[in-house]
Amino acid sequence: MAKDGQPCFLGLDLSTQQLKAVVVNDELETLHEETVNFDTELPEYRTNGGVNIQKMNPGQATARTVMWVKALDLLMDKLIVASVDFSKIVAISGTAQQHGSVYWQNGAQETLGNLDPSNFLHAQLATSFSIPDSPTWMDSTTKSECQAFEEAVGGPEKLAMITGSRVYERFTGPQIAKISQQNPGAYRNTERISLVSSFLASLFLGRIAPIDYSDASGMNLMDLRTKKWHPDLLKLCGPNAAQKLGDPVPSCSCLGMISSYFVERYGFDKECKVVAFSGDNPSSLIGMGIRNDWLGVSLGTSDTLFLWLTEPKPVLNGHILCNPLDSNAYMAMLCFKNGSLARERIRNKYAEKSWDKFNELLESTPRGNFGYIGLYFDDLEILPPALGEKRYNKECQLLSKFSSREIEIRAAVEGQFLLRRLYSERIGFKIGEGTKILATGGASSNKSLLQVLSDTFGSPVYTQKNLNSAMIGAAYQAILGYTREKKETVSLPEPLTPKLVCEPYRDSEEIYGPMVQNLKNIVTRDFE
Ligand code: 5FX
Repeated sequence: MAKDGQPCFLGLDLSTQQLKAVVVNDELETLHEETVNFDTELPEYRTNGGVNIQKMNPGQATARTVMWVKALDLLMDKLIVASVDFSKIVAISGTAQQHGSVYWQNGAQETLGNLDPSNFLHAQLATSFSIPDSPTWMDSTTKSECQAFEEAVGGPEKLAMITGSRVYERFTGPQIAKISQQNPGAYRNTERISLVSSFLASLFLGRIAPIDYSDASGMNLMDLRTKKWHPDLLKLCGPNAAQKLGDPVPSCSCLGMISSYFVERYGFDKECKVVAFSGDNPSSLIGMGIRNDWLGVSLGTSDTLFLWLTEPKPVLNGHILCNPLDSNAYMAMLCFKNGSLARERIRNKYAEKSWDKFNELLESTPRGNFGYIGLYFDDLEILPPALGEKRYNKECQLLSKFSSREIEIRAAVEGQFLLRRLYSERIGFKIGEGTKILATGGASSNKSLLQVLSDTFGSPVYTQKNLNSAMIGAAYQAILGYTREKKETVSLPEPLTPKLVCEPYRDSEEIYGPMVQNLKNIVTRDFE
């Protein structure tokens, strides 16, 4: 329970499969947590994993917008049952799946501003959407629009330079373009277009909320540097797209006070602030505690890296977004498809299906592995676009096999981590004194793997309890926005406390510096 007089903050997370809420105190300690699962608690919308996939068109993955509204009604009821005292909440923020979009019908703004507090939101907003099914981030039905986006600015590299990413079918710009072309009537009847994050913020604000810079950079529409919609890309979205989208605003900025609907229905204080909502990846960066000099490495089925960048150098197939904590900085996401499954296959083949044996063999070989590098792409890799097994010696010559299973194992692990380092540096991350790595995901419990990660990056590796970093990030956004607005100089809480697990050996850079250089030559020569 919150102590008397202690302010509370509400963080929301509208992810693919559920809507969650967390109430925290000003030290970011969780006081309450509630969830509404779409498949099981809102079965009338017949979602599977939170989305509706069309049988005839499996690339189409949408969700009824009003289902998300109804989920909020249910969630609020659960918070009442949990005896949450809404009058103590001084600020709200949120996070949501990126790229998905919401189409508000003409007149929706008016409806939002005049909601009847004695009635549910979903009953009043049922007809407020010109496109009733929101495209989600899982949708991939915009092939022809994608082509137009790259052509409009002179190719994929140019688009990545401007917007932070080459074109993707799930990104919002091509999705809007598709709707305006295939459904011009509905597009015309669209008063405003929101991202899923700004849509949820709008419900609390009682008017259409602006899109924040970080989530806006997942649309293939915004110029990363000027933070304005790019005119040539905007044109592809259809008539009056600029008015429909509104101008993006700095992340974590205070948007205004909560609407009278929530004050009257739930007893919120009318001074409760709504702080810009953002996308789940930017909020995760905040929640994990990634700050300047930190690199987040999630070791899962695929390995994803979160980086804090001061100067972005977009690469094809990596994403650069505006940094949610600092409007002058950036963040990057790099995804490597061959993560845990590739490591497991190598374990099964060379280490009798045992992680203990795998670790024993890994530790029995010298760091640097005599210069041997192994690249095992079981699935078509993203960075670089490569498939199959490749083995190299220290002269970068291709070999058909290595002489022992120990060498195979170390070559596979070092190859993976050196590749992650190569692309981190390419996208603008500066590894150096002070760099720290935060490892998360299933494989982060394997200390032998983390030691190699530490050595290849020449940086200490930390881990933390596996929490919902996006939702904690959302609560942190609320605290940050509130503090900034009040111009208070209170010290912000640390999102999650990391624990040091390994440090690099002193000579690691002498060993791995030249190996990254070799790998760079190999990648340029063989895969690009
Ligand atoms: C990132 O580009 C993605 O598409 C996903 O991580 C979604 O944000 C998941 F919600």
